[in-house]
Amino acid sequence: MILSKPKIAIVVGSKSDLQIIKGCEKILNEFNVDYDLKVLSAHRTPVETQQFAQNADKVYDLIIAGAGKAAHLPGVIASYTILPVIGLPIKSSTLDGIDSLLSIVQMPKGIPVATVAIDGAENAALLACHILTLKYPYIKELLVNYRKRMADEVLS
Ligand code: RP5
Repeated sequence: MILSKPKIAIVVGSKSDLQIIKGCEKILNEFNVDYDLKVLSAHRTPVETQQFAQNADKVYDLIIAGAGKAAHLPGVIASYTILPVIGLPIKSSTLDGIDSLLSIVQMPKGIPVATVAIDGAENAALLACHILTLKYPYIKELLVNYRKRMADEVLS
C-alpha cells in the first residue's frame, strides 16, 4: 500500500516491555514518524497476533517487534507479513537478554528479522527511519542532521 506519510507499528509481547519502548518513541517523535504501539503475545494471544500481522501491510510501512525471554514474537509476525520486521531483544529475564537476542537473531533462513542490540530501542527506531528513506526522502535529511548533532556532541 502507498502511504503518503510514514506509519509504523511497534509491537511488544507484554506490558512489562513498554518501559524500554520509550527509546523508540523518542526517536520516532523526533523524526515525525507516526506509530501505533500494541501489546500482542505470540503465545498468550496467538490468534490476535496472526490477525494483526496478516493485515499489517494495509496500514504500516514496517514493524518493530520487541520481546523478551523465548522471544518468538518478531519471527512469528515476520512469517505472516512481507513488511520488514525489526526485532528488538528485551532484557527481561535472569539470562540478561541473551535468550531474547538469540531467539530473535537466529531466525532460520527464509524469514529474516533485522535484529538490533539487547534493549537497543533507539537503534530499532533509527533503523526503521533508514528503511523509510527509500519511500520518504525527507527523512534522509533528518538522519544527516541527527548524525551531525551526534558528532558535534562528541567533539565539543
Ligand atoms: C515475553 O515475555 C514478553 O515480551 C516479555 O519480555 C516477557 C515477560 O513477560 P511478562 O511475564 O512480564 O508478561 O513474552
